[in-house]
Amino acid sequence: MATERTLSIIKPDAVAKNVIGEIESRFEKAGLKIVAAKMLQLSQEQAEGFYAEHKERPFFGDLVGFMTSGPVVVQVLEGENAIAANRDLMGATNPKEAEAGTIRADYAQSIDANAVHGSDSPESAAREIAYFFEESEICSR
Ligand code: RTP
Ligand code: MG
Repeated sequence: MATERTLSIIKPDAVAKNVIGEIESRFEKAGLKIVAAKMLQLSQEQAEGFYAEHKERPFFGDLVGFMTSGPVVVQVLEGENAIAANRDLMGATNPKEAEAGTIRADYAQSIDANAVHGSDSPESAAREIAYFFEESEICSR
């Protein structure tokens, strides 16, 4: 297994619930390191560009509306198999289908307000990390 980086977002619902620390703690306990992080309010353009792969999907408008509804934490997680490890910690997209003990099972309300984002492949991770961070802003350790 190789050391990987993945892009994680703590979405507006989880920030509003004040569970940033609890979510970060799960990443750290699983051995993932937070090597870059910032809080920001996404603009419409930023959210549309980030989720461009879903542009034609019927839920795109709701997704962009939700992602711009409040501040988010965008971050880079680094560790062994980080992309899949993060997706395992997150659980299924729909919290009703998420396995017990996953972040979405514990903190998400609905398929829209589902607490976290995580890159789904090495290609997405590279694009998504570069979307928010300069290489010089990432502190591997
Ligand atoms: P994310 O990209 O946010 O990490 O979520 P994901 O990979 O688990 O799911 P994805 O298929 O990439 O969808 C992105 C976000 O769009 C919303 N969605 N709604 N109503 C629907 O059928 C539907 N499908 C997806 C979700 O909020 C999902 O996180
Ligand atoms: Mg996705």
